[in-house]
Amino acid sequence: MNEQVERIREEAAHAIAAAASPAALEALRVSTLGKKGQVTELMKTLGTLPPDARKNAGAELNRLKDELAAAIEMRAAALAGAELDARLAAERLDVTLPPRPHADGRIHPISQTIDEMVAIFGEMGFVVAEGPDIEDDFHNFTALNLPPEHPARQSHDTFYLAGAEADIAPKLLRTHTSPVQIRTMMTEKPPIRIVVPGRTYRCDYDATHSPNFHQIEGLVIDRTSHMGHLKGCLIEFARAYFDIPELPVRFRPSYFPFTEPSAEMDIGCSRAGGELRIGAGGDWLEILGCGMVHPKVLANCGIDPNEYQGFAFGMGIERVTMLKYGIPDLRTFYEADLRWLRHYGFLSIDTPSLTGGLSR
Ligand code: 2NL
Repeated sequence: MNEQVERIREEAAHAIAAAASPAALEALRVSTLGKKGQVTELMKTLGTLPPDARKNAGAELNRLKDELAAAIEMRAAALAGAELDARLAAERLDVTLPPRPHADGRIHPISQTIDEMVAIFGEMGFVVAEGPDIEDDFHNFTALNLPPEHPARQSHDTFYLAGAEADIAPKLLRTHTSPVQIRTMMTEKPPIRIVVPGRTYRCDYDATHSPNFHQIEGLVIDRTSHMGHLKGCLIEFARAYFDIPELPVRFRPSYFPFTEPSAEMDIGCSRAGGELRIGAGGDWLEILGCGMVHPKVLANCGIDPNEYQGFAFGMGIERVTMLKYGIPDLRTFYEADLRWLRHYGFLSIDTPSLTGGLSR
């Protein structure tokens, strides 16, 4: 018995020291101390020994069991330590490295303004809708209740595509983003609550007009939407956009063929000393047009004006961007001058949201 114990002690000690993985170590534990392991099998033979020898051999076997268990535990700890060391070495981070150069691009002020407006209207429950820049007569004019002789249809105000004269459905560049609202009303069921930012085109070029420019329009259609909703929505918008909580506003009656009644919204400003300051003083500045959607426009889009009503608004993006960020010349928006963009552009981390950055 003693010989066998010594043999196991030597062989197992060797094997445990040489075990290269937790799995190999576990196999050793099973083959020595497990239910059918060498030590366990020897234990079972104790009963065949005379009482004296049994006592000694039993004590010796128990010592061997404890020794092997301790040796296995130590080896397991060593293997785990080695594995951690290897991982630490492989996943080493050099925290003294200088930061990588960050992207040097800028967000164009027009894009920034659109993002800000979408954040504000998004908070009120509007979703963004988009549509084609190349439109037809129906979606751009007819559905909007613009009569055939309306001056906006004239080719000196609207860009028609080549061959339009001969075409029964001439193609043109949209003069406002309203055709997207028309398309939405024709394909979707009320309630509708959309904002439509995008590029628009008119034959016009001077200090305050560019042949392509940007608009954002909004449309709300529901059973009981009324002028009070229009006013609340647009007042809230103007105060959030200009970041002035008490910004004075007023609505003046106006006329558009596609809304009835129609209004224009002004914000309070001061022109004292030739310098424009928004939110102060007794002067007014027009920022947008709006009104209740004309019943004929609803009917043109397959919406029953006896069941539904709603409001719409439209705003030029360039002008309110110039006002908010102090950009003096409209034409510089489209010159692609990198020095201008570095000065007036925005870093991508300035992404507008109502909870971080922008007011309220
Ligand atoms: C302005 C005025 C406005 C709308 C746009 C609209 C669209 C549909 C139906 C009814 Cl589909 N209205 N849009 C309404 C009122 C004013 O724009 O001065 N824009 C720069």
